[in-house]
Amino acid sequence: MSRLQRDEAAGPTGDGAETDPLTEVSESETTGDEFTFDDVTVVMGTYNEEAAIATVLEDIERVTDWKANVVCVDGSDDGTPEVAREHGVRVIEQEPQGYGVAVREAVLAADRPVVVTTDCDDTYPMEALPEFLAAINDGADVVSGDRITPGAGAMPTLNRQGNRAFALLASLLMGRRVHDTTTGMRAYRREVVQDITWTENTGLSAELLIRPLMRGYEVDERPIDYDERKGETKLDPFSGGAAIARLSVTRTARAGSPVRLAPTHTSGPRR
Ligand SMILES: Nc1nc2c(ncn2[C@@H]2O[C@H](COP(=O)(O)OP(=O)(O)OP(=O)(O)O)[C@@H](O)[C@H]2O)c(=O)[nH]1
Ligand SMILES: [Mg+2]
Repeated sequence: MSRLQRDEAAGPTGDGAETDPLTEVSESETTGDEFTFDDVTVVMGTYNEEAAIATVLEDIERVTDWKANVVCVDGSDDGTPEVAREHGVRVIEQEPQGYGVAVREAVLAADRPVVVTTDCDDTYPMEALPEFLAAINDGADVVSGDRITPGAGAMPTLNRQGNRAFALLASLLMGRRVHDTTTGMRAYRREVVQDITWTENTGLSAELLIRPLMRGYEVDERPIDYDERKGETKLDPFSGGAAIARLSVTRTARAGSPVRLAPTHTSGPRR
């Protein structure tokens, strides 16, 4: 989708945060060259992830050759932020208010043209970052890690079945097949995450997929491995599931999407 089409889909005034004129503009953004890891910010919410954070950050450093910068929005009362700072991470302190509040602040804080979200629990394969970046360079606006298609054997059965059901419901409503609506690992062109107003908390991961799809952005799902988490989960699958199901229905219904399964992109009104 062209920038012009996206601007038209967003309406004359847009509906999100304005781009900060002081935001870093990389050379590749201005010259049209391919993005490299120098153009990538990896962001995550961190809430008492002492058991996992060092591994996650070391994986990012190794895979991106220390080039990506990292932002953690942190609500921990353990040693998580100290480990982050030791790794040169930008830590934004925030009272714990849930996944979406933290991740929204994190994506809005990203100051490079490609924004990657992940969890800080060592479940997501940082080895997939080069493939995600290549897909952005190939024209995707959003690259979404699909845990479900390869099997997600490490995911608890209830979560796996729930995720399959959410993806099917969202697919039916949007008229575009998606396989994993709640994955935490995605790459975005920064304008996608910074031009849309995000409203969900527990449901933010689904909103970060559904809204760009409904606005006609190019979304590319890539199969990824998914590991057992280190440390304790922060999300309740029942309340989280209810939030995501509600979101799947309300977002797509408000966008006026026809119910069909053809694998096409749909552009709808803003929300
Ligand atoms: N700052 C902040 N981060 C949070 C909060 N809640 C969750 N997170 C972080 O958001 C990420 C996702 O939370 P998880 O507990 O992994 O949720 P999940 O992936 O649905 O559940 P698992 O299957 O257990 O991994 C993790 O990195 C958490 O540390 C919060 O209230 N504040
Ligand atoms: Mg997780």
